[in-house]
Amino acid sequence: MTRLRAPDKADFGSRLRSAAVTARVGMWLGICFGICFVTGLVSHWSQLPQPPIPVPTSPSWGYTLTQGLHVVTGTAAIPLLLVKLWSVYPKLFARPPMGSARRLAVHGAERLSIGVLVAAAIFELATGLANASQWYPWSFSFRSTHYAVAWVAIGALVVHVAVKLPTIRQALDADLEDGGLDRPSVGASTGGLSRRGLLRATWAAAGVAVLATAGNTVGWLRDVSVLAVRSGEGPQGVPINKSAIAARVTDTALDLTYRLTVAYGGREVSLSRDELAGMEQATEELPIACVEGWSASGSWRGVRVRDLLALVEAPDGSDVEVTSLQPSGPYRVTTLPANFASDPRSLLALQLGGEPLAIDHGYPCRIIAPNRPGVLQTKWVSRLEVLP
Ligand SMILES: Nc1nc2c(c(=O)[nH]1)N[C@H]1C(S)=C(S)[C@@H](COP(=O)(O)O)O[C@H]1N2
Ligand SMILES: [Mo]
Repeated sequence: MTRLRAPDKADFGSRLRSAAVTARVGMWLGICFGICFVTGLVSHWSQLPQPPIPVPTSPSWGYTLTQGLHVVTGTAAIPLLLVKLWSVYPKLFARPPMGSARRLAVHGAERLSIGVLVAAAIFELATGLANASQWYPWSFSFRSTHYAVAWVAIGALVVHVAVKLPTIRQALDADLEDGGLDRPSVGASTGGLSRRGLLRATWAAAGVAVLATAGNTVGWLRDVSVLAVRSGEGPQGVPINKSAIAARVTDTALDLTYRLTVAYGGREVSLSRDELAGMEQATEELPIACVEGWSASGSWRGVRVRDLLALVEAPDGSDVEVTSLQPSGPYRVTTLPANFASDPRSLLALQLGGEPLAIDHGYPCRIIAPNRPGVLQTKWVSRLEVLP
C-alpha cells in the first residue's frame, strides 16, 4: 500500500529541469522585465502633469516606440515566466534544512523573497495583458497599482539575481546538457524532448507572443497579430478608443452654438468652430499611441496651440489645462505641460486626413501633440486654460 505523503522534490524527475535551462530562460525573462520597467517609467512619467524628469516633445514617435516595446516585451515575458516557473517549481517541495536555526532563517528569507517576486511578476503580467486587451475586471486604478507593483517586482528581481549570481554564472558557462546542474539530482530520464528542444520551443512561444502583439505598432504585422486589439480600422484610418456615444458628447459636440474658450488670468477669448477654421492652419503628421499598445499615424490639420495661447497673451512656458465637453470620466481634464504647449507641432486639430474630424475622433476639435500618450490627446475640447 502506498502511504499518503506530501510530494518531495525527488518526485519530479524530468531531466529537462536543470539550472542550465532555468538560467537561460531567466536571462531573457530578466531582459524583458528590464525593458518593461524602463518603458513603464517613461509611460507613467509621461502621464504625470509634472514629471520628475521633463518629457521631451521629440521624437514625435518616441512614445509609440517605448509603449510598443512595453507591451511586446511584457507579452513575450508570459511564456518565459511559465517555462521558468515550471523548471524550478519542484523546489517548492524541498524540505527546509533542519538542525540550524540560522540556516532555517536564511532559507525562509530566500523563500519569502522569491514568493514576493513570483507574485509581483504574475500580477504585472496578468494586469498588463488584461489592460492591453482592454479588459478592466478590477476596481483599483490600473496605472498607479501596475506602477507600484513594478517597483516591488524589480526590487525583488535585483535581490534574486544578486543572491543567485554565482549559480547563474556557473549555469550559463556550463554546457546545456551538463548533468551536474540537474534539478533534482536524483532524476529519471524522461526521453523525448531534449533541453535544446525545450529552449527552442520556449523562444518560439515568446516569438509568437511578439508577433501576436507587434502589429499594434508595426502596420504590416497586423494580419498576424491576433492580440492586436485595434486592427488599424476606424474612421479616417485611425482606430477609435472611446466613442462619442460612450463619452456622452453627441449633443454638445454637434451643437451649433459650440464655442471654445481660451482663458488666462482675467482674460477670456471665445471662438466658434468657423472662427477657429479662419485662423492660420498647420498640418502635422503625428501618431496616436495608446497606453494599451496600439498606435496609428494621421495627418492632422488645425490651429497651433501656441497661436491660441497668444490670443490671451499668455507668457511662454505655461502649462495648459485642457477640458473636454465630456461630462465625466478620468480624461475629461488633462494638463498639457509647457514644453508641449509651446511646440509648434502641437495642434488643436479640426481635420484628420483632409476631412473634418469624425465625431468619434473629437469633433469639433481635439488636442494632438508629438510624443504624448494617446490618453492625453484630449478629444471634444471645450476649454484651454493657461495655468499660473
Ligand atoms: N475626452 C476624451 N478624450 C480622449 C479619451 C477619452 O476617453 N475622453 N480617450 C483617449 C485615449 S485613451 C486615446 S488612445 C485617444 C484615442 O483617440 P482616437 O479615438 O481618436 O483614436 O483619445 C484620447 N482622448
Ligand atoms: Mo488610450
